[in-house]
Amino acid sequence: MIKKLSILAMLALLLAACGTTSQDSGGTATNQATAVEAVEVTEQPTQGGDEAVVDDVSAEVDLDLGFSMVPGVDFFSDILMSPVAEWNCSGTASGNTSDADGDGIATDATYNVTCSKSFDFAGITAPVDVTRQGSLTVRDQDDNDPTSGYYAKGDYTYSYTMLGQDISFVRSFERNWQGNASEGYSFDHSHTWAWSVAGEEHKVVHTHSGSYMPDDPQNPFASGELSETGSYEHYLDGLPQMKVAEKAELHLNNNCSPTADSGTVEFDVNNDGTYDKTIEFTGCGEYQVQ
Ligand SMILES: [Ca+2]
Ligand SMILES: [Ca+2]
Repeated sequence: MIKKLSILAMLALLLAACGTTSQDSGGTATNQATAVEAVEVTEQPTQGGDEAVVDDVSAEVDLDLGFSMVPGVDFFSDILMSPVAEWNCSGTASGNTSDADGDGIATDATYNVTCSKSFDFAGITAPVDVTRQGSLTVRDQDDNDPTSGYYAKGDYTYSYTMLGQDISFVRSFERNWQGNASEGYSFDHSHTWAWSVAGEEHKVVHTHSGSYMPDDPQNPFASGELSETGSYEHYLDGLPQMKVAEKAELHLNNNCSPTADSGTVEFDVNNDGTYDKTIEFTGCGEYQVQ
């Protein structure tokens, strides 16, 4: 079965991968950031800026950017997008896990994280067991400011077996947030998924960078101005297949769904310098696709 997914749907998959976790982790003393806390903080959708907005939009409209996915991905996305509270995560820590400001970001620590869950599909009697395993390095840019930026680097392998097929994905990301809630933030992100199907190696890379200025420093991710540019790239056996450029100028608002009330997200589908598709917000959660 071949299902065509937009690259934004893929992005939704990325962000929903492990949004929240529970259970114990390495480091349990007061003022020590735990592995699970680190996973939670570095998976916060708001930290991804426009990604949460385009995820929501793509869920409502079939915003097809021409990116063809491969068999198995749709099954896998179903698993990852299931309620993440069902994941059972644990981890061990090394380095300096002290967390003086209590924001969940250690001074400078590396965690080995293992998460698992069982997933039921209709028509399949045995539950599907899924694991998420890998390492996460985090560094607080200022361990005396709970609103400071952070650096994070993660490498995870998601794997499952279903109907006799073993499928795994490798996900890598690097995030660098600088600044704080009163001065505003600048950020650089790269996010890569790689997988192998039918002897072909696929890789999707999303990079973007920009700035975010909170409306209220006391509640920095409730609303604010986002400005960013980036691109999505698909590689097959190491060779570039397509590239979509994107840019966004948005006023994010978490009271809205999708989480913006003005501004635009634009896509250059052919990467030829002309932006072909535009999502324009006309009000709280209200938008038009052009
Ligand atoms: Ca901290
Ligand atoms: Ca901090």
